[in-house]
Order: sequence, then C-alpha cells, then structure tokens
Amino acid sequence: MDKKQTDPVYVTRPFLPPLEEFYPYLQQIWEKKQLTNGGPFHQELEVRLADYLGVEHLALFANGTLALMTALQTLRITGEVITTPFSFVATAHSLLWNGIEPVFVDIHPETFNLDPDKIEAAITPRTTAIMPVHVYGKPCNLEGIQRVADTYNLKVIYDAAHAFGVHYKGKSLLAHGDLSTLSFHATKVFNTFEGGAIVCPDANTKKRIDDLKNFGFHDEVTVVAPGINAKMNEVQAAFGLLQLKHIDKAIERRREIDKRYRQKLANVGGISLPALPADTKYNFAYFPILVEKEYPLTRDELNDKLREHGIFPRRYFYPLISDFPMYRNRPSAVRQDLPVAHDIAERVLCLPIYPDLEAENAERIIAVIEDPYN
Ligand code: T4K
Repeated sequence: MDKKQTDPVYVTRPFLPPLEEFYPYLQQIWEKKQLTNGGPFHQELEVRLADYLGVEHLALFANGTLALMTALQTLRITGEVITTPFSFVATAHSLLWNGIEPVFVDIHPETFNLDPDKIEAAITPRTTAIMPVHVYGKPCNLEGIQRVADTYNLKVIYDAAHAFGVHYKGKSLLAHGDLSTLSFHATKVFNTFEGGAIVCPDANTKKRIDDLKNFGFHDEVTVVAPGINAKMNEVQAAFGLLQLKHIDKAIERRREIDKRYRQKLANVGGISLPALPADTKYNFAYFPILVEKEYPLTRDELNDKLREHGIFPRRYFYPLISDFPMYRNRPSAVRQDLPVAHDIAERVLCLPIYPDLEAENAERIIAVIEDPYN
C-alpha cells in the first residue's frame, strides 16, 4: 500500500515552511545574541502581525493561555465572569488562575458560541466581564454581546485563539470587545511552535500589557504590578515572521479542503455540516461535523471507526469544560441549564484539516464516512 495511505492522519499538522528558509533567521539570532526580552524579531513581528491582521496594537506572548491570564490582569477583572462551557479548558482555567469565578452560560445552536440572549439571566452584582470564545474561528454574535456588556457596564475579553486572520463585515474580528487573545500553538492556523498575543485598541493598554508580561517592569528600576514572565522569545518570533510569508497560501489550502469535504459530505445521510459563517472572511481552522441519529453509527462509533483506518479526528469540545472536576460542582455547571452545549458536545467531530493534508487522505476520510461498513 502507498505510504500516504497508511500513515496516521491527525486532526491537524503544523504548517512548517522549508527548513532552509529558517536558517538565515537563526544565523541572525546567533550573531546578535539577543535571545529574548523584546529583541528585534519580536519587535518586527508585533508590527507585521498588527498590519496583517488589521488591528491597532498587538502584544506577543509565550502562549495563548498566558495571554488570556494577562488580559484579565490588564483590565483588573475580579468577581464573576460569564463564559462558555464549549471551549478548550484554558478559557476557564485562566479565570481560576486569577481567582475569578467562571459562570457558564449556554451556547447558540448555530454558532456554537455564547448565546447573548442567555447572558442577562446569569448577571449578578459580582459580574465584571464576559469572556466569549469564537469557537472554530467563527464569529460570536458581536452586536448581541456588546449590547449586554454596555447595558450592564461589563468588559468583554474575546478568547480568539481560533480566529487568526478572520474578518467580519470587512473588519478584523480581533478588533471587537475590550481585548482579544490569540494562540499561536503548533495546532493553530498560524503557529510559532508555542505562542500567543493580546490585541488591544490603544498604546497605553499595550504598555500595561507589555509591563505585565515582563514581571511588571515599567523601566529598569520601576515595577508597577505583580507581573508574570510571559514573553515570546526570538526563535518563536523569527519563526512567526517566516510563517507569515506563507500564511495566505496555507489558509487557501485549508479552504480547498473545506470545499472538498463540503461537496462530498453534504449528501451523506445523518451527517450535518455547520454552515460557513456569513459576512466573514474565514480561516478554515477546523472542520466540525455533527453526527445525527439517522447516521448508522453514533459519534463515538464513527470516531472509533475512523481510528481503525488510521484517521484521528477529535471531539473538540467534549467533555464540556463545565464537566471537568474543578468546575462541575458550580451552580452554573448544571447540565439542565446547558442543553445546547451538551447536545453539540455529544454530536460533534472535528475532521482533519491542515495545509499539507493530501487529497488522497481527504478522500479516504470521506469514503469511511460515506460507507462506514466497507
Ligand atoms: N483558548 C482556546 C479556545 C484554545 O483552543 C486554546 C488552545 C487556548 C485558549 C490556549 O492556547 P495555548 O496556551 O495552547 O496557546 C490542542 C492544543 O494543545 C491547544 O493549543 C488547543 N487550544 C486545543 C484546541 O488543541 P490537544 O490536547 O488536542 O493537543 P494534541 O497534542 O493532542 O494535538 C492534536 C493533534 O495535533 C495531534 O494528534 C497531532 C497534531 N500535532 C500536535 C502538536 C502539539 C502535531 O502534529 N504537532 C504538534 O506539535 O490540544
């Protein structure tokens, strides 16, 4: 059998430009001996990324989780924060690490994102902010969330870990709310091995973020806050600059795979395909399908069947965050109050999608789903 046909196919693979293109960057780092602490590649990547993404200011981070934790510190968030249970666990963990109480609110059945109509009922005198997630890179109901935030004077921090490069109605999705955070983890559309960023609207906020990510140092002798070490290093930043050169091509490849899946899977009975988001320049970060009752296998059986064929999809985001031990006893984690999130988490399966996914492998995945008994 062809090697390609037998290699395992994972839900994602990082996009790696040709290795020889990276050597000159490493050579410069060796020559300058500036390895971290806001070196030249770090500075250049902040400017280039802000420009590429169409945002005012961007502060780089060592990873997306530290970006989330620091975003909460930046706005001095305390008390309770309303968030979604349908996300990666880092979203809620960032709250607990700041001594903040996560309050889970259900998601919308079409976007899988926090449902603004359900937020109001969860607001208490201790609520200070909303932390929605653009799950799979698909925009939240921005207007609905902002309306609630304005009415109750709440901050909005978007966990935009999946939303690199996404534009909604012609404007960067990252330019909404008070702050947005990104992840540049190996599994993301744009990666710096590990990495992340906070997007913010003004230079003063950027300065506060820069202080916080560097132990709270404002200058050589002044510490203004109990900051953390969350700095991106020069090797990561250099890789980001190289990655940026290839990013449009990489997203285009993802688009082609999304299109192929959509064409072929649209008519498979019992499989539904969440629609592409309207008015959106999308990044094709994930390809979720929903396995319905009419399909001959359950979602978990289909997951197992694909694994028998060496294909490794993922059930992002099952289990829900609200079902993990450190969250499940909270009043807002009650199953009956999160019916949509539970329903989606039990039916969803994310199929492999990444720039180097071979057409033969995409066809192999489609063939198993079309005829799981073959
Ligand atoms: N907020 C949201 C909404 C997030 O989704 C995430 C991260 C964060 C915040 C936090 O950002 P970071 O602190 O991570 O920057 C992965 C990622 O580790 C995680 O970054 C990501 N979300 C989450 C959705 O997915 P796992 O447990 O699925 O990773 P893992 O190691 O099983 O990788 C999945 C597949 O990717 C592997 O089967 C093979 C492939 N892979 C993975 C890595 C790490 C590679 O081919 N190469 C690699 O280096 O969590």
